Amino acid sequence: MKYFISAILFLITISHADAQRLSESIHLNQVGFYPESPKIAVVTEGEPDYFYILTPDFSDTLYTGQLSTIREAPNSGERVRVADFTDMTEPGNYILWITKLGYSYPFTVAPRVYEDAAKASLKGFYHQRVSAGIPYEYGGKWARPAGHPDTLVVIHPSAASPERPANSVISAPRGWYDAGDYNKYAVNSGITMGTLFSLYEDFPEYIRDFDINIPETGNGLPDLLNELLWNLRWFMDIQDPHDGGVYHKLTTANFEGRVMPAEAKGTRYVIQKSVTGTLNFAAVMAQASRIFQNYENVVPGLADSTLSAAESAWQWALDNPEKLYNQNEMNERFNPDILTGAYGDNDASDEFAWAAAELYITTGNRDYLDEVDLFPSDEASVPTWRSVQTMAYYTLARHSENIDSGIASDARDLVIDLANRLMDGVSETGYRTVMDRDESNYTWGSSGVAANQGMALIQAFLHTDDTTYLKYAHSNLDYLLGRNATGFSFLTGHGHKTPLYIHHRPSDARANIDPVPGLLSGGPNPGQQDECEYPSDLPAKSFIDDWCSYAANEIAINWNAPMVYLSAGLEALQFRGGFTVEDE
Ligand code: 9MR
Repeated sequence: MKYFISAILFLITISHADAQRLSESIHLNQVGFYPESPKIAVVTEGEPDYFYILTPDFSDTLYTGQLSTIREAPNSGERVRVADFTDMTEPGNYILWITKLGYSYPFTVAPRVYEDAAKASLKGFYHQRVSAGIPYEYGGKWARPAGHPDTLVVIHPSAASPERPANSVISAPRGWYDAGDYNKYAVNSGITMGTLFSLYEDFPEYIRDFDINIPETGNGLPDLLNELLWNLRWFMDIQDPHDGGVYHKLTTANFEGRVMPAEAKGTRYVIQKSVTGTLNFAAVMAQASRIFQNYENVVPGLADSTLSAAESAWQWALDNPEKLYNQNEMNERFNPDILTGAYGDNDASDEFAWAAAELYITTGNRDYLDEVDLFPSDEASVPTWRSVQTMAYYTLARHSENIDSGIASDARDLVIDLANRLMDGVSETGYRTVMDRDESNYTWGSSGVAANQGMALIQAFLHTDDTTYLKYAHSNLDYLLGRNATGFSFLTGHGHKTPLYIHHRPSDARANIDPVPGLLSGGPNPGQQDECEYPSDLPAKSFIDDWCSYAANEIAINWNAPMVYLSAGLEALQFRGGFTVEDE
């Protein structure tokens, strides 16, 4: 029978020229699937028909299925059909083929199929290191000289204090470049580190051997923590030791040109302290303290110094709750004007809640919670750099055994309710991803939204053991790696159609090689604030792979971090029977 189908396919193949081409109308995860995981492709043109899963040389047909009836995909203005081949579990390399239409990008079915992507997304942080050269041994063809020593950082007039007058200097080397630009921002470091520390706390066993070939590999710390330390050391340096406040950012006055880090030599400043930056700092230092306590032999004293840094930052925030960062107002008062990323936020209540939760868990002192509104709403939201209330719930629910049981169960219920709302109605949508369920997900950094939704779903799984959450988390990994209306896998270097012209200076400045791998492009953003020429105004198609597009094709540490969480989290969970799920 198999032979018969193969023979027929061969005849059909040679009689339709179209069928011999790669079809951009078949959208699927271009990396692949676990043998037991849901396997779905979305087809955007052609007649209702059969589809076939073949070996890439067309010689063998593993599976024949029927496309679904037509479904609407309003965010991309498409009418689509779904190819579901979940019950094809045989490991191997394949293509999906449709008569008259053509074949898909090849994909793999195998255990550990996302391991490379997960490791690359973490390695992406290594490539973002400030003040470090990337030698060939670790960076391969993306080796580069060090940039930005940051040992002579100028106190901007907005940051002047009696002990540190304007134009005096401090040293604050290391850290990660925030994104495609070369600046370092406290707020965005906070959520990024909080997310990566959460990965460690949720899957310590898996992370222990998650090596990514960086200079510190094998030093007794897991590489995830080694990489986090690079940013943590910088973060500690932008806390003012005289009062505990944390500078909002370390930046040039304006964005640098399209040059490599070593050629970007503009004056670097620290800018005024902010309550949001300081509370992000307090949250991750408290988290760091309880994690590094287990590694006292490798990093002696770090657990203590991070905890006292967290406590003095917390005190500064209590004393300065109105010190929000408003870049325009600041520029009216001080020179030079600062025109780089603002990460401005006029509500610090969620940052207070997150910092209080982390300090409570690390110290056991419940008093921190008295200062904050821990449950201001009966609905939690997916975290963003601006909105971190749910980071508090993740932590409180994760450590429920050691704390007030009422608080722990309220936090857990909010996380589970958030995950339930994310899944609601997804199975009736065209693309069948959590991401494409709601138009409002398509915003600046939409890939980060998809990855953070995936993380929220994994959190719910960890509290319930209900594998439905994993299946839906997987739908967003599928979205990120190709099952989306643009047809791109948004992770550079992983998948077949991946962004080549990301808004990322070190990639752009070396035009003759591929972009740095393991970086997550921001993704569709109908705001189109960069005013580049987009191919479409539709939310899910507002994407262009061009340097010009800083609003849809930049990369950023706060989007890469949940990508690491989602891909590594699924990897850690794959053997727990997580993907043997019922179809709706
Ligand atoms: O991710 C940020 C997004 O939510 C904002 O709308 C946007 C405009 O303020 O800024 C984004 O963050 C950028 C930051 O300001 C500077 N570095 C690059 C970041 C990603 O584009």
